[in-house]
Amino acid sequence: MKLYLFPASPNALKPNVVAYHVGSKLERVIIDLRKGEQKTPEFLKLNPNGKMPLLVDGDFKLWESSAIMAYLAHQAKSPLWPTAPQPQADVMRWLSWELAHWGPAATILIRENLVKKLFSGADPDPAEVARGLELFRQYATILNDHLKGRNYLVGNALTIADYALAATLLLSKPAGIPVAEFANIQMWYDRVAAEPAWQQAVEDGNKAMAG
Ligand SMILES: N[C@@H](CCC(=O)N[C@@H](CS)C(=O)NCC(=O)O)C(=O)O
Repeated sequence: MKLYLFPASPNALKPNVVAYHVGSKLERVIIDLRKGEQKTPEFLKLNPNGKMPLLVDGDFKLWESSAIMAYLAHQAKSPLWPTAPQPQADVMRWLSWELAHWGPAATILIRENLVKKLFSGADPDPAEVARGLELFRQYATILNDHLKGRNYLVGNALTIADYALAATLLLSKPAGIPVAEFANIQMWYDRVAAEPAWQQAVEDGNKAMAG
C-alpha cells in the first residue's frame, strides 16, 4: 500500500496518524503541495481531484481522508473503527460533522491567518477572520458541551473520530483558532495529541516542512 501525502497538512495527519496507530505496512510518498506535485498528470491519474491524501492498495485508489482512516482501521481490525452499529454510526456522525462544519470553520482561520501569508504574503481579510471566529465558536460550543465528563467522542475509547476532529486543530496556534477558550476541548485535544502515533505523524509533518 502507498499513502500519498503532504504530512504537515491536517488532512494528511488524519490517515497518517491512523496508519501509525494500527501499524499499517505502507509506503509514504510525499506530495509536496508547495511544489504543486498534486497537479502532475501522473498524480491526477490516481486522484482526479488533484488533492492529497490518497491511498493506493493494489488496484484500489481511495481518496478522502476520512474514508482512508476507516479503511486502515477496519483492515487492521482496530477498535479505532468500532464494528457494532451504534458506535460505528456515532463515529460516522462525527466524521461527517468534521467534514461539513468543524473543518470548514477552522479552515477559514487557517486560510486567512496562515496559508495566505505563507503562499502569497497577503494580509488576512478582517471580515473573513470575524466570520471564521464566529463559526468556529458556534461549533466549538457544541463539541465542548459533548466532551463534558468524557475522555473521547464515542463511548469511552479512542476512535478515528477523535483523530479526525483533533487533526483540524493541529495548526490552531499559528492560525489563531481560539481552542483555549473551550476547556473540555483543550483537555481532550491534549489527550489525543499525547498518543505516540500522533507524535510520529506530527514529526513527519515537521520533517516535510524542513525538507
Ligand atoms: N476532502 C478532502 C480534502 C483534501 C484536501 O483539501 N487536500 C488539500 C490540502 S489540505 C490539497 O491537497 N490541496 C491541494 C490543491 O487543492 O491544490 C479530504 O478530506 O481528503
